Amino acid sequence: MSKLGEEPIPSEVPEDHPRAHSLKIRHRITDGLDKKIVAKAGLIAHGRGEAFDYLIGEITTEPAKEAIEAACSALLLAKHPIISVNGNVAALTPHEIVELSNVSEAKLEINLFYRTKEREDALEKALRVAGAKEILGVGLKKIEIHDLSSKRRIIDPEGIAKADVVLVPLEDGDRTEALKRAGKKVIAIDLNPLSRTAQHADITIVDNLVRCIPLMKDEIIKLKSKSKKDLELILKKFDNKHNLSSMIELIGTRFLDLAKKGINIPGIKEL
Ligand code: PTJ
Repeated sequence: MSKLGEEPIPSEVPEDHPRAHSLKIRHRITDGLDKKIVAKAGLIAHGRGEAFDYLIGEITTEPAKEAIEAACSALLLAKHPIISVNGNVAALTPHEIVELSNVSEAKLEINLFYRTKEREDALEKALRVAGAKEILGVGLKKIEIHDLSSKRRIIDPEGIAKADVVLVPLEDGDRTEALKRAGKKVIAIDLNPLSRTAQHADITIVDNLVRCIPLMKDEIIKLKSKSKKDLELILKKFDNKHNLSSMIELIGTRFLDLAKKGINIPGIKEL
């Protein structure tokens, strides 16, 4: 038991607490901060994500499922797919991201906005513990994206530098735009459909990465039996602008319902 006044550790979140699941996930982030995996600003980013997750009802919506299918098709069609991992991703879904990397054959690259050697090592350790064999973006062999001033410009010559498709779960908008300028297809996972990342990516999955990464693994396994032509057709049919509009509309409709019927709607009644 933690002493009075101390932060409770995740196992001490009471199971009957109406927000137990959300609190446990939040503690993955605060534990990640203690282990130097998560940047301080990562706490704020997580809080923003939680707020948007409320708005969508804390479920993987139909438009998000369509985006997941398109994203997984793009990963399978890619010649050199890469999964970019930052602090929040490594803290929230270390095992799941390693599994996704294994099934999709997309390599993991550590790419940090607040890059320090200490954090680089902490993320590498977390991913190794989760079973990762190969991790790019660590050590000395790095190059830079020229038109990006943040430390996200530091990339691996064998990873993002070479990639044709990059999955960027939980991102800041600048790099998405820089990656696009460099001719790469960008898949974003972002709970905020209005963010610059969401708006600029080729495929945006508006979902919580905690739900989305395991679903992506299942989808990759399912799509692996499809032909190249089928995968190309899935991609061709997908329209990111339309998908984002559907998400924004879904939030609006949900709130109109809420205003009409009161707050007795799953996900909101627990507020
Ligand atoms: O680990 P570093 O150094 O690379 O730093 C990472 C942070 C998160 C600090 C950096 O990328 C950042 O500042 O991000 P932003 O600009 O705050 O954007 C984060 C976006 O992710 C916001 O639009 C949030 O809504 C969204 N988000 C937060 N948590 C989740 C999420 N999207 C999906 N799943 C989540 N769990």
